[in-house]
Amino acid sequence: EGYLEDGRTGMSPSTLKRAFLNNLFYVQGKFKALATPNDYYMALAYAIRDRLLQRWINTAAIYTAQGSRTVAYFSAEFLMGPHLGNNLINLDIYKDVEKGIAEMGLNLGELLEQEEEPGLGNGGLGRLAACYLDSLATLEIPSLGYGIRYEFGIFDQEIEDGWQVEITDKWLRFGNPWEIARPEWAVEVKLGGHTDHYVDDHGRYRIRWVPDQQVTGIPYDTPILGCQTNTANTLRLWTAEAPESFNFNAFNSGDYLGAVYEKVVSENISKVLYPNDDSSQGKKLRLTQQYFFVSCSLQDMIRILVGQELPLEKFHEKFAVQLNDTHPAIAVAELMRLLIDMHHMSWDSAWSITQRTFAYTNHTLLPEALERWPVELFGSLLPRHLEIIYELNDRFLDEVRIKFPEDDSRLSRMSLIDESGERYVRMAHLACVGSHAINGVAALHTELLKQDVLYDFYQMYPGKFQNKTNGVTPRRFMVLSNPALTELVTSKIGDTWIKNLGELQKLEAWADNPEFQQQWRQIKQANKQELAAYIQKHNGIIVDPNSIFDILAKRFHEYKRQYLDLLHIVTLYNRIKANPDIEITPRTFIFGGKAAPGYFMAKLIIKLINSVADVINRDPDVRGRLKVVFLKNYNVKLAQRIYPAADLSEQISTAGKEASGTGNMKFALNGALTIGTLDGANVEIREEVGAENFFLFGLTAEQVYAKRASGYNPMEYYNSNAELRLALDRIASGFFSHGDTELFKPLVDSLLHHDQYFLLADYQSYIDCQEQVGLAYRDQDRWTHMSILNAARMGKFSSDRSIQDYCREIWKVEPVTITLEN
Ligand code: 26Q
Repeated sequence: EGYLEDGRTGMSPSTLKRAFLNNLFYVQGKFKALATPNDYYMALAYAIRDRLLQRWINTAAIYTAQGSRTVAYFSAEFLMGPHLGNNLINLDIYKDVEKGIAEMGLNLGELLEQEEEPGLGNGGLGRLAACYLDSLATLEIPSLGYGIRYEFGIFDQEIEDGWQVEITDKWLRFGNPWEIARPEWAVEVKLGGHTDHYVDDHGRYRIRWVPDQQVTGIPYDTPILGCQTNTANTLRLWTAEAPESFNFNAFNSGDYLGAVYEKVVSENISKVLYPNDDSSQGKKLRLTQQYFFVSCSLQDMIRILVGQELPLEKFHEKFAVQLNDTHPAIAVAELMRLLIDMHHMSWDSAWSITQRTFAYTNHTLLPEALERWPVELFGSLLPRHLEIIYELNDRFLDEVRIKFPEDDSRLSRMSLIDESGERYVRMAHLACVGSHAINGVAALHTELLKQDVLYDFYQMYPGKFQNKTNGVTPRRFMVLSNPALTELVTSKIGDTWIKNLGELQKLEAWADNPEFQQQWRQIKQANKQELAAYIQKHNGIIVDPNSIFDILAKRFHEYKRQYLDLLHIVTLYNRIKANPDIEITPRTFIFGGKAAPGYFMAKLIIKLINSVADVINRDPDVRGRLKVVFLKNYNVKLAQRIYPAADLSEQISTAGKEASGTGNMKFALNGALTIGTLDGANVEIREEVGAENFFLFGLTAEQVYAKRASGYNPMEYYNSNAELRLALDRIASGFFSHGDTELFKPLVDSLLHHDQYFLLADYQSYIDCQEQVGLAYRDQDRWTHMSILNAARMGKFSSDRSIQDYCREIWKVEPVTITLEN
């Protein structure tokens, strides 16, 4: 009573309200009559940021004082999604703020919509990094995320005449209230030039890198709050700037424009995220990005170490570095260079520290996606690192020779340098040799790595291989995105499941309770209605919330087989056209996802989806039974609307191709049933939910290999399956393209003559399985039972479980409790 809480830290509704209005006035310079929704968003964001800062500063102070062992998660991508809502959840003030905002006549949901999401990633790998930061903070593990502050994140996708069009993502346009620049911790990064080998004043042999370019890395820090803890860790992203002095000569010699040009070139390094999620085009700028953020980060870690008065010999004791795929694998050579050239350590000591520091996560089974750089390009940017890699290779191949004498083909297979044609540096080999642990991201993926992609390395270092099945954060993908379901669950089992997802299992007791079933269904229905409203607003299509919401949302890739889903749609359409009275469970097919701008086939599949949608949605014969919707610009924000509204989750990649998948987990957590192949984490999801609660179809990975080996002929399937033939012929005939028979020819031909991903081989199995889905949906009690069990059995797929496994089995780090005293 009468006591005034601190306006920047107080959590009571009245204090929050006061802080919000203060910010509107003093930060945005507005009063209510002139304020835009964005002004309101900013005013609230700054009020919440103030409340984070106290935790953030305390966390940093305690870590510094204790010299805590720290995880450094190195990733070229962090697909964070909007911060405000997540911070409200993790601070546990969402409801209070929603109420306070409403009392001022505003709507929190509308303010949250204002935030431009930081889309600094392509898809699964970048989102995984973001989920892991959330879990690390929630589990109170000292950790830093290190990456690149791209000025332009993943492009915004527009659809014009059915085609994908890319628009630059100007996410920083209205400022970013969640970051703080730390120019005082800027570091210098060298590029290009050559090396000098010389003898120093004390007669010691030394190597000096004489670069022809230098850039400055400026760190920008974003707090990462744990859920219901005081821990606030840091995401540190680097921006490239031209150094103040490097071009002094150019200025002195009067080449002003040349000097400014150099500045522009430097700043290009952190300009844009590469929008392809494979390593197909080996562009020098991409390698520069990778080296830039890795060098900045390692130098930053050395600064922290030295600041805590620890010797460099303790680098691996202070830090555990996780390499998120090979994108940061140059860190192996860079740490060697820093320790040897800059800090004069011996090769053997440096190598021992390096190997004990790094661990490597692989995210792909596609051999063509393994990163490699032409030796010439590599040497022109990183001459010293190429020397180090050659030296490492000599020593490594000696080891291989000792373990496997007289085996030259093994030596050339394992070499860090691919010498089969044009010479390449193999980044996965560098990562394997330089790390003490190597992991896959799902059980099947890890097994296939050991048997196939990294077979030689498994034989060489069996003890390095581990599995760490991916996970997702239930905070963003349930508590924030599905508040109604969260409330229902909490009303039955309490709220501790939010930090201990295994407790969802207690819901099994309610799976057949009629009242609970009805509530469960009502929530799904309401979520579907919300998505239906979104679809009507953005696509102008009216969809029926009583139909099955059958959803495929992920990046476009041939191996993910969006096209197989289309063949099912066209098959149903053909059945209705041939037999107008046929009974079909009504379905709404919803697609979302971006294609890499240079991926012709993926873009053509998007065009085909939109073309099929145009025909089907207009055809009175199928009215009330089939609708097809392509939701443009699938991103974290949209994903949060999609998962809660899904009945059926499409996880239909060719077995043996999807490393894990994480969307599969987010759908099931929100009560969707899965139709899927035995691929990636689908295998483990099915194990957890039970075979009877999972719609399985298709060849196994083993069967796919066998079929490929014995000569797969897709044409046989076409010739012997009338419905399949009709579906493909319908596409080829121009029926969906105003009579144009050329437009989709590349898609039809690729199936008939190559079918690299076995769509035709899996077609009938998929169609039959979808028939079962339709039947199951007609029995709503049975469907709801299965839906509840799917959610109840997702405990394993919390990123908290994944991170606990990484902590115990790879990083050997312990939690540090943060108190808010002082
Ligand atoms: C590499 C070099 C040059 C340009 C781009 C790239 C690049 C960028 C992004 C290569 C790959 C990616 C992204 C890969 C990715 O998202 N992989 C997915 O990772 C998920 C998390 O482990 C898995 O669940 C998915 O199965 C896997 O496809």
